[in-house]
Amino acid sequence: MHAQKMSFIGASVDYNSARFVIIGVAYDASSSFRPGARYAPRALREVSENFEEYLYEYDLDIKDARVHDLGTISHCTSGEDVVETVYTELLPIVRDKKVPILIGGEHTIAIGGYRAVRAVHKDAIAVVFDAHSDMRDEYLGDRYSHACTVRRMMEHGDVLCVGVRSFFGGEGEFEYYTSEDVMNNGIGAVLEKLEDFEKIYLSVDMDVIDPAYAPGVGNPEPYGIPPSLLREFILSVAEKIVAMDICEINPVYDNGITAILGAKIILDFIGAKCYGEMMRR
Ligand SMILES: [Mn+2]
Repeated sequence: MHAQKMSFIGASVDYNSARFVIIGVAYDASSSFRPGARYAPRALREVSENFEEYLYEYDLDIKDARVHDLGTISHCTSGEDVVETVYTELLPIVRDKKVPILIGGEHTIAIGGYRAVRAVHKDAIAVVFDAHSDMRDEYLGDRYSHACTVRRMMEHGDVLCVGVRSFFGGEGEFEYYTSEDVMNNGIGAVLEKLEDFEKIYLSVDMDVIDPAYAPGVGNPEPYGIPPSLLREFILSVAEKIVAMDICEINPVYDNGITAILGAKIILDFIGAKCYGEMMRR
């Protein structure tokens, strides 16, 4: 784990006092089209300074949310390595009942994230927002390629995909809503599916969002969902989310707005989770 000069906005407490723990994972070795996601942890921290510390929607100063920035994992050289490393780093955090927020890096890291959550919460479901089905069993000889993310996650528990619009095999083998489904009908059906689950691992592959809003991704896919749909989902289930990741933002192809949106999604999650808990007190 590297110490980094810049922390995510408002990340001002030490690990022991933290409720949320931010971890960068600078890994993009399996990138199939255009690498660069390794720069995202740094980019999101930088642009997070763009925002006010006071989140008016949640009447929350981010400094009061008890966020710790643990730094960035940057030494992993293979998919298997990064999955194992993320799992090992996250397990004690989840056991300590803190909420890890991973900044990828490639989507591969979600496998380790969900595995750590399932080790503690046996009934947690993974909700994966992604344009791609990620259902390959292997890609270019690698079972831990980002093109295999969902298939590997399914080996650890239930997975529900949202916003899919690019398939390679496995259509009958996993549960999903296409981007058209949720754009035409809203996210009500997705929320209904999740009613029986108390705990959610949220994985956001940024390419689920339409490239018009999020051009800086490794594998852009047109006709995606607007950010407001993802935000609505996060606000609806934030209390159930025990860990999340945001992946595949690629600063090399970004004009800045993708990283800004990524940082904002993290702030929305923290805000919505704190707000929900405050309302119940
Ligand atoms: Mn994808």
